[in-house]
Amino acid sequence: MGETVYDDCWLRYEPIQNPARRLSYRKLCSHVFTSTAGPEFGVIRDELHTGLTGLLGREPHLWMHPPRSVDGFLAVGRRERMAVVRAGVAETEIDALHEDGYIIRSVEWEDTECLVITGATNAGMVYGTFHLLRLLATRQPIDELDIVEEPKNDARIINHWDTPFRRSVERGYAGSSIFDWAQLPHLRDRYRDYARLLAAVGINGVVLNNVNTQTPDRPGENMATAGMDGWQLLQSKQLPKVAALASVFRRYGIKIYLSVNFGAPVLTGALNTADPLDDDVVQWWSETFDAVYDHVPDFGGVLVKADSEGQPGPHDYNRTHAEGANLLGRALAPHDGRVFWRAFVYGSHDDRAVQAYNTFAGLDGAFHENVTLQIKNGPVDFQPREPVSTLFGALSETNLACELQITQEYTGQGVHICYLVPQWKEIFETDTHAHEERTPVSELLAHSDGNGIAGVGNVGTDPNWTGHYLAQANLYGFGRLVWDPDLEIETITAEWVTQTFGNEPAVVETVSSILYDSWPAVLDYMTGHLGLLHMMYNKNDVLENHYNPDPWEWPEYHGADDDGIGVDRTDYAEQFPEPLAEQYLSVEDCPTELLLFFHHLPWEYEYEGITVIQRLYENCVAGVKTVRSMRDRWAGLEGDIDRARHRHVAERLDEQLVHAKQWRDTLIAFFSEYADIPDQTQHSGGVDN
Ligand code: GCV
Repeated sequence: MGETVYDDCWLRYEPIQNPARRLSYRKLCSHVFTSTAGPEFGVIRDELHTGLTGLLGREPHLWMHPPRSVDGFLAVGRRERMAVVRAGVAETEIDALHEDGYIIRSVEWEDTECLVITGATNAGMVYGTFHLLRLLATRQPIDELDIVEEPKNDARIINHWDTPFRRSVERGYAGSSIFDWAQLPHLRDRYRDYARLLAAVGINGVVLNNVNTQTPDRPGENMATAGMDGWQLLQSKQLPKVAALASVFRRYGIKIYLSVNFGAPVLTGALNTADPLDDDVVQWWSETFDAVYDHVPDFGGVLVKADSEGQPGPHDYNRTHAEGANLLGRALAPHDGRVFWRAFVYGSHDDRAVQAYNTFAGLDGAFHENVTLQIKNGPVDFQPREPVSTLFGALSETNLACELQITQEYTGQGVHICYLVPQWKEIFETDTHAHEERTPVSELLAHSDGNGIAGVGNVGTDPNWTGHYLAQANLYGFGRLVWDPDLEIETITAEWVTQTFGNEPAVVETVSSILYDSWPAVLDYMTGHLGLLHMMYNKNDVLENHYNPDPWEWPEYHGADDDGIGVDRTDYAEQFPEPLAEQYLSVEDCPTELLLFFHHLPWEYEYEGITVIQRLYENCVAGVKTVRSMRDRWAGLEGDIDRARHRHVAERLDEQLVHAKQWRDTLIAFFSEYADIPDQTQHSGGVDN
């Protein structure tokens, strides 16, 4: 794709070396006939040109009519416009397709073997094009294709926690924000390349700015959050900048959203209240959104953090979250826009885990139809492991979105490898028992145009986009899994590794094994792997908090005392329907990995033949051993991976090992201090222990 100063990630399009494979691809893809009906076809042609040139080792011929006298060709376009598509795809199939769906099919037309990509919308064909290129990049046969693909989830959105104007990224570990608001509406190639990366994995929405749209006015506020001024993006002078970004993303089927501040009518100086039941406020939002749509006719809508961590909200006016969200929903409704209203609230109860449910469960059915409640996967805050939020199963009359964190705030930030696809898969597969039949989280979210999945993004201006090179796998995996939560982890992993590091089996196997071991390792050394959480440093004097170990700081999260460890979360367990509640409430039946999340147990409580304290010690030790093995396996890849990328990851693995030991030693010291029971694991001190 020409000279860039940043990485191509999963769009490297490395040349096919195997002659037979290359020949079979050349036969069908050296000639490409595409429609021109819409800007998306510019994208399709560009991508096919870039991708096929790289993969096939020579430029494809791009046609605007079906080529004659060729061995075969690829056709991309709508059925009604192309005879070659009609030859293999029935009208009823197109009618039945989801708007982002597509068909890739081998077709014979006028005695020529062809491959067609078609869909009900141009966006569908963009996705289909990336799918075909992925098949080539992962060296799959393409001679007899019959693929009908549709996303399982309608809204597939990246949430940027980027603070405009300052260009910082809250919880970002990959440099500054890629969105240069000072220079916009001038565009950068990087915006287009970001759109390419996202469309290639099926993302269809981007929230451009941080949910913290204003510096929270609360005691002890972290300097890292100073100067949050994203609320300004709604001002008319900023809208041409939003429109410029929308013009890039639109061509890739990606809609633009903004995080907005509930108090914006006051912040802008327009009104002296933001009360959702005040007529002037209603009118202000309506006029404000009218102006946004004048600039961006397909604007997706807004994301709102209200009454949470210092952000204003309807509670400031004694109104409910539903009244607040519906105010914005009504103002967006004439434009088909949507409100993603976050359920991340806490502060009024000893155990924050119970609060989102207590705040929102009673509001089920009260939200406007274009309001979606966006719920973090777990009840606390993106910890290495949590049970799923009780809200998922509690809201049958409310549109739902699940919010995941792709950026690794609590899982090692820009240094530790922590492959999160297995974590997300576990979340999606958890049976909420919301209905009589099995109702995993993924089913509650799927197949509804009001539902969706959001991921807090992990890209920045870093040349490799994600800070840690292997963290690209999390962005890739997020998109693929959100498109289809039923995809196997192994499929996603193999796709990413092959497109990123090539298809040498030993490399694929080693990199995959490192990814698979990474989350369990983090769980071991950062939590003891029995359900403890939030033992990270959280004070204000280090900006990169939530990284170093400091279990002494917030005892209420892990419940350590002289008698035992863990938190009695009966209140939280009881928010689940049966039989989940019963399972979590029983020490015997509670899954081991969540034991201390739900129960406070004596240090020497014997569980599965071993005391709790000894299990914690052993897991902390095991986690470090795994990291050492990951480091050694990566070292063994020297020479198989280009030097720059190999060194980059090797350096971070060295750092991860040091930090993992720090975690292990801190947690062991902390546990033994309370329990007064020595560690029996025999792991000895020393330089490389
Ligand atoms: C964007 C946690 C994070 C904050 C984040 C907040 C949220 O508290 O540490 O950085 O703020 O969650 O999700 O709103």
